[in-house]
Amino acid sequence: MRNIKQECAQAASKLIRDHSIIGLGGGSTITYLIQYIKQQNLHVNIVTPSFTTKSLCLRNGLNVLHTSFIDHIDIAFDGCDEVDKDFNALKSGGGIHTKEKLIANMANEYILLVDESKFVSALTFKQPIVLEVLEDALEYVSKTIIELGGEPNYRKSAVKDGVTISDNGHLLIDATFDHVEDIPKLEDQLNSISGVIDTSLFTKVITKVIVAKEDGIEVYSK
Ligand code: ABF
Repeated sequence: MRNIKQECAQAASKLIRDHSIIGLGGGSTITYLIQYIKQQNLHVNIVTPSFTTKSLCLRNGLNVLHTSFIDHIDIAFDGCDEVDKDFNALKSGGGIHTKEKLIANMANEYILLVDESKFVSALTFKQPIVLEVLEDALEYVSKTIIELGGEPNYRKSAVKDGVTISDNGHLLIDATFDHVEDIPKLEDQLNSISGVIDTSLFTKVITKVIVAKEDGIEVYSK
């Protein structure tokens, strides 16, 4: 039985140069990439915002740096939930998208690893865009999302008076949009709302998408 995530990760591992700084996001495909980095005995330094990725790297004897102490990344790899042909991507609601986008912006190359079901002609927005927001800005940001044509729902849970907080201790709002005309413009509009820290919509940072298809691996470059 083919493991297409594994094939994706193997193709990605061939892009890694020894003695480079590698950014890694979260997700199961990245897990396979870590195994290939170890197998190929690559001497690299890793930075990652994902606790799971960090612990797996350490358990595999890889050197993990804190992002605070570096000012650039040679190449970064990540998963996502959906990416379109214009290299706009939606990432999950895990709440670590702010630091994942920091890694993406710090990297000379930011490469998404997906199976073909996630590589679409246009984002479907079946899942919401997640916004990390300052607590004080909750209602103001929600109102502005509505003005932009979206429907805001902030995460409720047992944490912090019934509202889920992010890894960074801020609040998360799920913004649902039925249709988006200009996706990069929407990212800019959401990110420019006072109180928004960052969103799970990635539109300008992706340089490559490695797609595992039934008939093999396809690499798309911007
Ligand atoms: C993460 O990668 C999340 O954005 C997303 O949910 C996940 C998907 O990756 P995979 O399909 O490899 O599990 O960064």
